[in-house]
Amino acid sequence: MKKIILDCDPGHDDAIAILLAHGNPEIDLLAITTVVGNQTLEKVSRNALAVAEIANIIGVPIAKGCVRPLVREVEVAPNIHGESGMDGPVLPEPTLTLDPRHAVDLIIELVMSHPAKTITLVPTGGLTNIAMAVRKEPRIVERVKEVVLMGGGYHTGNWSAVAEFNIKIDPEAAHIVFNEKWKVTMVGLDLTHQALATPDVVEKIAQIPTKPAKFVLELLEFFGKMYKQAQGFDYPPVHDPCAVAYVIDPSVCTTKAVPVNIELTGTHTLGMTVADFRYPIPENCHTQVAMKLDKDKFWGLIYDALKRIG
Ligand SMILES: [Ca+2]
Repeated sequence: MKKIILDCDPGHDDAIAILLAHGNPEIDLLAITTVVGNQTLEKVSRNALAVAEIANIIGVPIAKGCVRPLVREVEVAPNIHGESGMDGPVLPEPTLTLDPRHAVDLIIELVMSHPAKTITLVPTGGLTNIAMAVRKEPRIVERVKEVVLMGGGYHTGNWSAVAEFNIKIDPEAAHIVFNEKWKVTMVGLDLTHQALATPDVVEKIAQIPTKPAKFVLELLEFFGKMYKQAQGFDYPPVHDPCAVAYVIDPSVCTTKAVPVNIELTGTHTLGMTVADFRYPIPENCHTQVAMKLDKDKFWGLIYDALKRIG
């Protein structure tokens, strides 16, 4: 079993990432932690509880984290995710409750209490919680197996010409996470823009007769509309589950080890993930970027998880 902590800001694609992590038999989901991002912390935390409710995720602590980025003002994405952060489906009133611990403390507690190199951190929102955790307890760097994050992009942006949303909203936190000497896999837009919910994908999900599958269809319907309107996509890119899928099966995408740095001062490039593809790659390079998605494998994992959740 692969132990993960999913640090997220649900968010339509975060919700699907949660369902994939919960429904895949390879994954041991230790905790869901939330961070401000697609919407305010209150809203994304409520959404996390709603997803857990729909998928009957019991016994996994869900903890609220940072209410704002380290340095910057809060910036949310209603143009993609709506006013609730997860518009589209009618959400159930949660009967589950949040864990009383702060997400940063929960992350530290879990990492320090499990054997070294057994927990993978999977952030699919801004990196505020992870940066705070590593500053509060630097020993987690040695103990975490790896960080597999959705964010950034080496050739493109979506929140500016060159910056991706998760990195752009808290570039200082991203700087901290990318510069610690743990293994970081950046599952960025270069990869996730290959994970499009095309009509054949939607059709396959529609054939799964379960409540979570219906929920995903409703998410994708709204998400697709917003992506068309805001960014001109014919089909919406389903970013966040790509990071979970890579943890489940690294052969779901190709990767290349390259140094990555976060632009913190650029006039036009703030929050850019600057990947250095020049030869030679330094021997001690601890960062890698995801490049090419095996679409059949990826969607296969999603269908399988939705069927298993039932
Ligand atoms: Ca997200």
